[in-house]
Amino acid sequence: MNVKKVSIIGVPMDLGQNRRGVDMGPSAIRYAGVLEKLESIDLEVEDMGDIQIDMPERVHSDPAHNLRNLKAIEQANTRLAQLVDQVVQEGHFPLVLGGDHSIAIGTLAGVSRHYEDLGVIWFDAHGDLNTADTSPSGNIHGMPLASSMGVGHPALTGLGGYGPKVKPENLVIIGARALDQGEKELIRQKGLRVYTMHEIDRMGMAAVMREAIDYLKERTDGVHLSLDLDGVDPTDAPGVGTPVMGGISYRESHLAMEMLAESGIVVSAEFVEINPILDEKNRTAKVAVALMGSLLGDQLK
Ligand code: 6HN
Ligand code: MN
Ligand code: MN
Ligand code: MN
Repeated sequence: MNVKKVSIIGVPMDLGQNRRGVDMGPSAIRYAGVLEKLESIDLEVEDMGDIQIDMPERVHSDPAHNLRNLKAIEQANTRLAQLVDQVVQEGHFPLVLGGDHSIAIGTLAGVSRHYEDLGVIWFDAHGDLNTADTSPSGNIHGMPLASSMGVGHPALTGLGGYGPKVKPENLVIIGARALDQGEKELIRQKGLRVYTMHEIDRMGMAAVMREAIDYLKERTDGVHLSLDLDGVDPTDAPGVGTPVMGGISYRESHLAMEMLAESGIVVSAEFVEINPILDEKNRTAKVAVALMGSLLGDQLK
């Protein structure tokens, strides 16, 4: 991977779901040693600190139907998009630390304007393909992928002043095992490429990643990795708000990151949904840091 310099952006966002604590994710990841890890593999790193998020206590209830905290999420993501845009423009690699997964809307808004055909790898137990009409929860962290594809509320699909950010055919979902009915319908309707746990079990992670990388390499000019720690099995990553049994193992996750590092296709990344309050001795943040290391070339040095 030809990463010159990594710019870390923390996003202490917890408004996209209803469990407190995920806003402490960026601190937990820093405490788990992200700077030291990346510097140990000879990367130049700059920590840009955290972006400002309104406190849930200050957020007024939104009139929008089934979209909890829409206004505050829109504002924070707009700030995030500007910062990410600036980082990419400088030629640095944006590494965004969540926060809940609603922040992918801002990250993608910042990255995608720099690419004709951005690819996305969505590593997650969930599809995050809901809209206000299909969401069982009203939580926006279950909607960022639909929004980025141009499906959903205009405040989210048009964030950053343009959209869609990613074409359905440039998208690969890995690790899915908890899809809602409306998400399954959208997958079918758009013909999305989804490697559920079933495919990972059958084919093995190496074959899944080989196929996904070959596919994206051919049709995209850069790939964003959006990694939700709940994609990893809860025995290895217990500190997440919406754990789902039967997930990707620690070793399989590393293999996936190592193969991405080798491929050289990844241009930006975010690691989300780490909730230190639900964690055991910061294990999930440590897993995240180890995976970031592998993604950025730890095993290649
Ligand atoms: N995440 N599909 C469920 C919902 O409420 O829409 C869960 C979403 C989880 C989202 O983990 O990023
Ligand atoms: Mn610079
Ligand atoms: Mn997610
Ligand atoms: Mn998830």
